[in-house]
Amino acid sequence: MSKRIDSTPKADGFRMPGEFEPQQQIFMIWPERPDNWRDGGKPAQKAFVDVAKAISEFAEMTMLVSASQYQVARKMLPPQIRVIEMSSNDSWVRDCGPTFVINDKGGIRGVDWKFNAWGGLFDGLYFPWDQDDLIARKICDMERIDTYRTEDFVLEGGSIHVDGEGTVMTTEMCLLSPGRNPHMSREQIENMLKDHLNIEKVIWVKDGIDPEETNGHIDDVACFVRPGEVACIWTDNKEDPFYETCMEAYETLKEATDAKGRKLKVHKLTMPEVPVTIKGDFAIDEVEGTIPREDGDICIASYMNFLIVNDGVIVPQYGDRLDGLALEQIRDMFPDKKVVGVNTREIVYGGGNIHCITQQQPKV
Ligand code: KQY
Repeated sequence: MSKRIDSTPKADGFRMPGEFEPQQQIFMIWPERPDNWRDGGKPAQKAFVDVAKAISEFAEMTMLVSASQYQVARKMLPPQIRVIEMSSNDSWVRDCGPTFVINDKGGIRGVDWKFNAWGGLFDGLYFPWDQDDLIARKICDMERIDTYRTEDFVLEGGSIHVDGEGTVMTTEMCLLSPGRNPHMSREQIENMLKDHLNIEKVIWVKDGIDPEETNGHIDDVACFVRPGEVACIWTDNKEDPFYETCMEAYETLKEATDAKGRKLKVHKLTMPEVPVTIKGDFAIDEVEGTIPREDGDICIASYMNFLIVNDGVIVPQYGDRLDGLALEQIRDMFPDKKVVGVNTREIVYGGGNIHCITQQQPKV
């Protein structure tokens, strides 16, 4: 069994690397809960298979799946993808999985943040979340990786992006939300990030674009392309529901400096032309304790929720007129990588996207 370490990554010389640094493998969790995924998860499962296949061209890929869906997943996934039975409450391994930290001697450890389904009993998205909260520990046990557990501090992986050189980016909307760590001041929250990611500087973006769902995760708004460079969502359309948020985030990042004192270069990344909405007959089970999906709901479809994986970037596509522009803009940001688009409308209907359903283990 791997050990729980009663210290912090910073004290032990471990840091969270940027997503653009070398990766060993990617984890995903198979979607199946019928109160989140329409039609019993069948359309979403196909989309997850497409994402997993795209990733497996660039890194080892592990799919975690419940006992009852094991054979289904094993049959739908190609042999190069490892399938492991593991219980969960849903499929958001970015948020309930470990944040891996590495040192310069080839060591790797996991940060096992407390998980409360994006707000616990205050405004969480489902109940219970006990199996999700065990995922980080189980993954680290499986990989024989020691962990740090933050028993008094709630955090999801989708709410942070780092440059691997001392800077983290996050949103006030999420990290200061009453459903996370209401007992802590902003300064105490910054200190937790500093100690567990080994960073010196927090860049606070005000809002995210999904207040109702994750309380505004940064991974729909902005990310580090490389140290000193970030991407930020953008639209010229004043009617776009996210226009104000895009402008505000862009201005904040344009003004920001990182831990090394660099002024950031900010790449604009378009929003889709037509927001994705829930339309027509959506067969989703209604269950007390789970936020219902309703006709006309705007889904959170941002091209920003891509995954950087070694020599590839896996990018959401929606069948929107601006899909091609998004791919082009991302190719300009990563001229040495292969940019692969995958249609993720079905994942968006469930409340997230490629970055939300993946978690990378860095290579050491
Ligand atoms: O996007 C995410 N990181 C998680 C969203 C959870 C949605 C549950 N319906």
